[in-house]
Amino acid sequence: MNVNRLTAIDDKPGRPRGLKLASIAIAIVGAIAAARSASANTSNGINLPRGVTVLSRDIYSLHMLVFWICVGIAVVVFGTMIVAMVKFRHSQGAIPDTTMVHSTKVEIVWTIIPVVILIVMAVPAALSILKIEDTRNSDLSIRVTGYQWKWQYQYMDAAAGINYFSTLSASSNFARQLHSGIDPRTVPHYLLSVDHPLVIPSGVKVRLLLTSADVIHAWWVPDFGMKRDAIPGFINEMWIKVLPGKEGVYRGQCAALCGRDHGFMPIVVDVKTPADFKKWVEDQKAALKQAQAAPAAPAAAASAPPRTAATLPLTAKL
Ligand SMILES: [Cu+2]
Repeated sequence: MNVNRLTAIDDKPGRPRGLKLASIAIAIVGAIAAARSASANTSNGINLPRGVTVLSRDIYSLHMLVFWICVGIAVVVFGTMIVAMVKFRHSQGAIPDTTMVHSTKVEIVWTIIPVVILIVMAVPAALSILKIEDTRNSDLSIRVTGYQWKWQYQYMDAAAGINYFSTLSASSNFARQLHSGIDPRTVPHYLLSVDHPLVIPSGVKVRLLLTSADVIHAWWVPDFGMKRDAIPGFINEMWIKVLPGKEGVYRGQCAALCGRDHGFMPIVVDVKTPADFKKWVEDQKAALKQAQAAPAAPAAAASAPPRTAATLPLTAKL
């Protein structure tokens, strides 16, 4: 019945079978390409990204360990099933053994093996969780505050005083407007670019203190392997240590449905080498000092809120 129906579709004029197969192939290739382009920097769109931080690599190793254990279990279980079904089928004259209703030996074996497998998975998982939660001995702390719909970054420790807002870049913001006439595909990193990215050094344990000024947001950069809620009235912690040599720009988004413009508050992190970061901090502090020393115009002083972002000539526009 089904074969007839398929034949009838294939015989439609103007839709040769070869063309249909080609269009299916193109659709599959297109879907893979779309998954790749939509994914984060180190993701291939299929597997979990390996990421660029100490924690993301740990999480990836754990994920692969569990994955291969699952593959092993699948091979053994389905292999046994297939062998049993083929070798002991009725047409081969197999007769069911109705006398075997209990075997203590078998029960011990199929209890111990899963327990061992669970321990093999639980030990590295527990160690990873402990490591993720251990925010002690950080070298740099940054307070991250979510707003509808932007992020504020306030540096502490050696970079204390640097404080700015990070909002959707103007190019994405123009293109997203109704009837803007701008094709979003022509905008680089559409909805994933900001005016002032978070700047952090590589090879350094950076602690983020996350909170919110209005609703629940979530700070998420897939390549860092971490996502944490920013909740009003609470401070959540997470830490990042980008591996040396992995400097660059990493992108993420708010991961909690936080209102109308939830999709328009991306996160961009510019990871610099420690030397470049030190220079960046010095530049920001110098600019801050200069801005504070300069007499503010009366009109501007009255209208502008005391936000460093307005005065800092932040170097990176990503
Ligand atoms: Cu949000």
